[in-house]
Amino acid sequence: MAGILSMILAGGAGTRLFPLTETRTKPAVPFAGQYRLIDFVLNNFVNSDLLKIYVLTQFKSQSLNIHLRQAWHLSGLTDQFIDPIPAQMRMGKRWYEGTADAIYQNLRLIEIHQPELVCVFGSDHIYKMNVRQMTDYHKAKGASLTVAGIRVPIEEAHQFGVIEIDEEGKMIGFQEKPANPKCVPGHPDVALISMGNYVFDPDELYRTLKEDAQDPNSDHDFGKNIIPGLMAEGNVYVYDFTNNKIPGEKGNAFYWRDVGTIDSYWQANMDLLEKDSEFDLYNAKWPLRTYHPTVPPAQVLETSQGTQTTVVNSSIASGCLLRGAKVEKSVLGFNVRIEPRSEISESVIMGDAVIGKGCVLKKAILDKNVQLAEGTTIGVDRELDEKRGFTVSKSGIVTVPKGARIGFED
Ligand code: ADQ
Ligand code: ADP
Repeated sequence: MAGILSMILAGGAGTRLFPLTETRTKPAVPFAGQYRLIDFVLNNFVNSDLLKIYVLTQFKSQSLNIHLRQAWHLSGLTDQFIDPIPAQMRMGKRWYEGTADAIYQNLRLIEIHQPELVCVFGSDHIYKMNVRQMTDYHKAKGASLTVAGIRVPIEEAHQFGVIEIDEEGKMIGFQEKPANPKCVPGHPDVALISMGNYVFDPDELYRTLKEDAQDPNSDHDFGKNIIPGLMAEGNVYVYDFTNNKIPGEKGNAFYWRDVGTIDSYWQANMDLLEKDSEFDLYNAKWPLRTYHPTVPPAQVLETSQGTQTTVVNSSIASGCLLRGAKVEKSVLGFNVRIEPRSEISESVIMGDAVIGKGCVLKKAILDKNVQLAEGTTIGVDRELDEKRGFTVSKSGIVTVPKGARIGFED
């Protein structure tokens, strides 16, 4: 038995995050100015000293692959790796049909390693988790499968797998995305849900995936098929995420966000700008690695006429150049240039953008490489934004797609 093998599911199409997922898979979506969504789960494994990691990719994986190579390439030691595994149709001429099928089609990788345990984790969430505490819990329970669980407001629970447990933490009920989620007994406002992170006994994983592959009625999905099936056999446990401890973390370390929609993506970016943000980017004992391009430091300058730049409650990545602009509660990624008299508020600008003079942005998300001509407004007139083909979310967040050039004559 050779240690713990980790399989990261990184093939999600992320349709609800459109247009941010128009050109890239969801785990590659840039976040908080300098990260991509996949960085958070990978940091969890690396900071837990678990370094045998396969990243299973499928849809639109090119920018994810580049990011994995630039930020996460391990070399030298053959027993430590972070390797992207493209869908290879090893079991016939078909892509992965669901998350369980993604692992099924790669069972050979598990056979080769003969691991003591297999972790199967999603890659779309913002959180910190010491994964070893979950694997220790799994071993102590002697479980076939352990699912990480967290309590969320009952009105959000319908988007997740909803769990019931007994007093020992054994799973006694599971419904994938139910219309009427069950609450935690005695707490009508909250439900216990699956975080989409699993620790498996390898023999059980092998057996259950082989059985599932033979079932013509299965969706080959962990949430819909594998978890309910294994639960019925009586040895599935739930790891309470609120027991997880992160070294050096002050305050609440249980921040966990699914950034599945434009609204939740925008909100999670804004959360980081709060004075006492629940998600701490500054804990040196839990470094958050990512790729950093070769760009100069950010500069905040006054114009030649002496107009000052003001930046309040915002985060500014390297390579940004601000002259005589006003930036409030916003996230600026690498290489954003903002010209005089522009006003940016509650917005996320992913990077490589040029914002001309006198532009106004409110509650906007600009994907990479956007150029705005002088005087462009976004997030001010909903009808205009929709007419220009931008996506406007339920709560009014306007998303401008990658590479858009707005307001130029040509
Ligand atoms: P969903 O949110 O529906 O539910 P799903 O779309 O199955 O999650 O994606 C899970 C992970 O697998 C993501 O990281 C995604 O990128 C990846 N993925 C999706 N399709 C893939 C494919 N074909 N190949 C490789 N990777 C793929 C799940 C669970 C719920 C749980 C939520 C928590 O089913 O029970 O509550 O996650 O967010
Ligand atoms: P991101 O916006 O995610 O940072 P990049 O601009 O870094 O993405 O692009 C990543 C890579 O993906 C580039 O090499 C680009 O050429 C490639 N790419 C983008 N769209 C496609 C496509 N439709 N087919 C193949 N490669 C693509």
